[in-house]
Amino acid sequence: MATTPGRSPRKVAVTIPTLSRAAGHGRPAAPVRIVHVGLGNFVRAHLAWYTEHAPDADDWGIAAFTGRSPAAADLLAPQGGLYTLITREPEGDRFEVISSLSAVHPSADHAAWLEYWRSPELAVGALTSTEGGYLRRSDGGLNLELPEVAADLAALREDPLAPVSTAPAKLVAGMLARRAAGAGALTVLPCDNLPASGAVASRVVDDLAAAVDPSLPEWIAATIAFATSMVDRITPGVTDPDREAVLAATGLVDASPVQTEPFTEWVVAGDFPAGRPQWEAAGARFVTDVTPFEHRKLALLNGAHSLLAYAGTIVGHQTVAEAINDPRCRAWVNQWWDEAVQHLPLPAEELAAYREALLARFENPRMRDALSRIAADGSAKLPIRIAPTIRAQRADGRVPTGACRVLAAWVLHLRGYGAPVKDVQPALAAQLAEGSLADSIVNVLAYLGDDLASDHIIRDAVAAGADELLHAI
Ligand code: CS2
Repeated sequence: MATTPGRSPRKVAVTIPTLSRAAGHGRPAAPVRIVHVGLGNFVRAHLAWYTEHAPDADDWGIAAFTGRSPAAADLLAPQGGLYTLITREPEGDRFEVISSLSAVHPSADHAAWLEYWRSPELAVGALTSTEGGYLRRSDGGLNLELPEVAADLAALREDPLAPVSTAPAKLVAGMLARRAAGAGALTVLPCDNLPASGAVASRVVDDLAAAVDPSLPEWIAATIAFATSMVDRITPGVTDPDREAVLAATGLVDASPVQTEPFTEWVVAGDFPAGRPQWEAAGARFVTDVTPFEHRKLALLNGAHSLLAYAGTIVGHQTVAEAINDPRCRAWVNQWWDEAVQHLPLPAEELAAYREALLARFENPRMRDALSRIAADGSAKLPIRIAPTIRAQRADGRVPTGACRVLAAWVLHLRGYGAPVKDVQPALAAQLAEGSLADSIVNVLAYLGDDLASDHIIRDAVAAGADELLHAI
């Protein structure tokens, strides 16, 4: 290149275009008729994907709000809510722009949240709040003693427009705004790994509503429907190589793509008095009772996930695929499944096929699903995933060795083995780990229920599981 003496060569800046609605990518933003709280990777691989694939997608936009951290909204807002979904097919990656998030907001944008709830067009209030986000006491009611719940209650009593931070309070605040606006019926749709999620959400909302304004529960009962749904799609976290793969395949910079597996399942029960997208045309199943599907998924998929997250990391694995390919871990998973299926009211062939399919999903070599992701929040997960099988086995007079091994692995995890401890209740997690190994076992069993703590067969089986795991390191 010819240069003028004494001057440096002119630099040509090459700008790589960014995925953005303003640049004409994706579909135009559809009118917001769904609000969602808990904007993370999962909802973008699931609810937003089903909405994208509904034939009436152009009529149904989602306004998505983050949980505490505004990071997801900060990344997606400049892109107009667009993002790339990478589906890790066995033969390679598939890249798809998802346009169904019409707006993204940080949690703090409470005025926008209330404004959507005032709109008669709003038909669905969905949430992905995680198991711990419903802030329940052990009897299922809202734990009004938790500081964040108490703060939200005081705020709403003082001013129904006041910002609040917890998911139940966001729903109650939205309902107060909707009632004041005379905007009418809609459906609350939880998309979390919880049995009877509609009833769970309804209970915590009602408890808070009654404490804020005794006339509100009656309005809620007459106006708001609570649907229950079983959601399933494994959605690992995203790292730089995933962002680079999007750039290489699409020629666009995407600050916040999502990766997921080809498999997806959504089973929903409930009424939608204000309408909903034609999700069934995208593969969702509408049924009268979600219970058998929930129990199957929570025990077989999520239960095995938790087992691998703790036992797998204790024996040195990082990902689900690595762990399930270790014959020891696979045998532990099979033993857990052999116990769990005895209490699932589904045909044996269906359960066998589900297990086969799960092994293939866990083995997917194209997904790097970190066991540390799954290890988080055990205090909210194990009571749902593992304890019901232990109780059912004991009621049948059996010793649930495989289920007790999961508890043993969690005890060791809490005591510093395997994946680092990250729990929604850090003080509880620390307290459960206190004392000798035998003390921790009793602490954990007491946390799950006095019936388990006082059962010496269970205590011995958990101790034997811990011993076995310590020898496997
Ligand atoms: C996992 C789930 O985080 C966990 O504990 O078991 O996120 C799991 O990947 C999903 O439920 C799959 O649908």
